[in-house]
Amino acid sequence: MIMNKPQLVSGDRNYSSSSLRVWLLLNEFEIPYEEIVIKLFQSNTVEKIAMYSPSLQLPVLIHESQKETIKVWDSLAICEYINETFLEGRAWPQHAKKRAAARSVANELHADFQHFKKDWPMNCHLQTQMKASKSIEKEIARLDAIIYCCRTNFGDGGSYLSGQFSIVDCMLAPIVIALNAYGAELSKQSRGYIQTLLSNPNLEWWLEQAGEELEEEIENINWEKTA
Ligand SMILES: N[C@@H](CCC(=O)N[C@@H](CS)C(=O)NCC(=O)O)C(=O)O
Repeated sequence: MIMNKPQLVSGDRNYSSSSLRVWLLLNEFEIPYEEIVIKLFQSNTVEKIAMYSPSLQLPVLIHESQKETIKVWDSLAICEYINETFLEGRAWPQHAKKRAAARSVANELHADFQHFKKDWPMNCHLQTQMKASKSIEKEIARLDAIIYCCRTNFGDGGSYLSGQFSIVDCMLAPIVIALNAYGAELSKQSRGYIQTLLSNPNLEWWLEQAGEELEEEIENINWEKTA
């Protein structure tokens, strides 16, 4: 069956951690799509997002299918939709035990780690050394354990979390960028996984685009006004 291209409405590269997850899945599996990028933190951001997203958040995926307009919001739900609509389940590990662990981790990453997400948000331009608070330290220890256990128990057949690239790697991508940017202390196993993900060509492409966004921002600064 010929599928219409879905339309991804995403936030800008530097800050939109949830958009990165979906964007990475679409690009990794070479699914054709169209994209509308909305700049976050502008006076008209909410107004623009409201044109597309019922939750007033990004990303949202819009897909014309069988004469219906289907809208999916929330990054994990969008990944699931892409997996069932375009990939016949290939975006999760095929082995039931691996898939169960990958799904559990994906949901855990989505629902938990509140301190980490709030205080160490994804910022693609940043490279620093940050001292972790007690709560963040605890969450980093759990992230480290997740990566260590998954790579050890389920990582055969490839260098991603469950071996082959899957949705769980998309869910981890913004967290990996943040762990690297703020200089988190991690086990050798986790550092190896982080390097694998950061050298994924699509993730490198996202980071390159974030760099271009920064250059554009700098070019547009009115220095007379800021002086
Ligand atoms: N749980 C949601 C979170 C979405 C979210 O926080 N989106 C942010 C960008 S990463 C957003 O839309 N911010 C704009 C705003 O709140 O005005 C998901 O995973 O999609």
